[in-house]
Amino acid sequence: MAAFLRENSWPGKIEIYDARLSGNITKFSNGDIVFGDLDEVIEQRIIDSAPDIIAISNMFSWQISNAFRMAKIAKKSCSNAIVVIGGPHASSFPEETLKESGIDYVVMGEGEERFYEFLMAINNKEVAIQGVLGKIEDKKLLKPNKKVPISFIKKLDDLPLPAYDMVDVDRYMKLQSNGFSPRPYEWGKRSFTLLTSRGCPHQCVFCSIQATMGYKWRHHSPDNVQKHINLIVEKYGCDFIHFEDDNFTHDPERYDEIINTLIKRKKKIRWDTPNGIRGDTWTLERVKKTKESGCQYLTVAIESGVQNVIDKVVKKRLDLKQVSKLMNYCRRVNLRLNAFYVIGLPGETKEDILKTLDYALTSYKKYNVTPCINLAKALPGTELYENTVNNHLYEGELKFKPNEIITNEFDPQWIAQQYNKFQRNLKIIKIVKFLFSPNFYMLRVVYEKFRVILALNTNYNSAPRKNKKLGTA
Ligand code: B12
Ligand code: SF4
Repeated sequence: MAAFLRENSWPGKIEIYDARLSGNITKFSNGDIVFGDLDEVIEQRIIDSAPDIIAISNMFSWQISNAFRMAKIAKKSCSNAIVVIGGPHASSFPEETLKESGIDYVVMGEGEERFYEFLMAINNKEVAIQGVLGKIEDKKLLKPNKKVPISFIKKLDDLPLPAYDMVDVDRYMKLQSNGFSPRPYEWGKRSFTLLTSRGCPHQCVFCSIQATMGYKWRHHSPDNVQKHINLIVEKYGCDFIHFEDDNFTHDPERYDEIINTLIKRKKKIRWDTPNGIRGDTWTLERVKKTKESGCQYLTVAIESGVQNVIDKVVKKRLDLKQVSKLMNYCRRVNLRLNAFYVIGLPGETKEDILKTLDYALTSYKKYNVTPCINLAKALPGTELYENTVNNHLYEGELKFKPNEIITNEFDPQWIAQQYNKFQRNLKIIKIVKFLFSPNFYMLRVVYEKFRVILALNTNYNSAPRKNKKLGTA
């Protein structure tokens, strides 16, 4: 968004503040832990900047209460400033979000063009903007809009590359090397996240991507991706890329082109797909090239070991036979493969869940496909959320956390038991595998885990709890 404002000669001054960047960890006497700056520091930072507009980004619904707290702090520190919020949660619940004190406007969906239009509208005192919901009725200024269908950026290549120069890249790298990274097991020394496309035409019941990125898959051209990679490699020393697209392989030919440019690089860049890829569209040749281009591992989103659950419960439109082929190809090419599964969805029977866990363990034993089991989470903007709320499939308050769903078949306690049993069995198989064929990869995973635990335990400040419970930031 900052890059977009700058490229379009927005006349204001932009400052980016990431309250986590200090890396301070404060453990309060009541057990709460805060990573990053404490409220007092944030407040002072805002006062020092004296902004006219404060734009808050919130990525995860389960952390939305922290974003609301930030909005209150923002208003308190700078009462004349206009406070705007965006991100996946606000995009799914714009009207509810707007009711929170401290928030003046909600920007739904992608923010680059819309935030620019919004700022220009404020300058020019224009009327309503599609996708912006406002509380302030300042005469002719933006009208409070009802929930409007929002548009998405048509050509991603029209966006400028991110404004890396406006953040302290080295500081992020330093935190990463101390074990604080969004992807805990970093294989590179300077890892960057890249999205080469946005959106996904599939409609898996639990996935909330359409709220911010839409059903239409939009992409950067391979040339643009190469330009982006050149920038982060040449200027910022990137040596590892996490491709975090929602659906990286949606257009296999475009994927091939990106891979080919990676193959041609003189100095190879290592990369992975930690956000998950689809299990179709793979050929042996494509997997070979993927490995050749520097890929360290793929993560495939299988979701269930039961085809009927994939078709009727998850609604993923994925054929397990295609997934088996991918497993086979990866084994032949010796490319590591991880897999995402999800259990605890309404419509699953206990038997389905046990079959999925069994499928996950068997795939690990047979093909070395490392499983990652997710417990269903009813995220705003999803069919799963509607179903969970409309049929009241939970107890108390929904917190957008894993394993809150109750059906006639199972409850969170049963799911947790199966999950724990699965993890124990997995651990045993991992140890046996390691004893029979010790390898560097497994040692590295253990080392990385140890590093994260060590980092968390050596960096604590402690403080008496002053306010009421804050939760983590
Ligand atoms: C990378 C990523 C991660 C990384 C984040 C690393 C980091 N700190 O950067 C990690 C690995 C930590 C992660 C973890 C999880 N993630 Co994640 N993640 C993503 C992913 C793939 C990309 C994020 C991104 O960079 N997007 C690109 C930018 C351009 O998009 P954006 O952030 O949404 O911002 C745009 C708009 O939202 C808007 N906007 C945002 N803020 C603001 C503010 C203002 C003022 C304005 C005007 C506009 C605006 O404009 C931006 C530009 O267009 C997204 C999916 C996606 N495609 O976005 C999921 C996503 C954010 N993750 C999601 C989830 C569910 C999770 C997990 C809970 C998964 C799990 N099972 O554990 C965990 C939670 C971890 C935690 N710590 O709590 C969901 C969140 C949904 C929700 N409502 O909560 C998403 C949307 C994926 C999905 N398919 O539903 N994730
Ligand atoms: S889970 Fe993956 S395939 Fe399904 S809608 Fe989300 S991004 Fe698309």
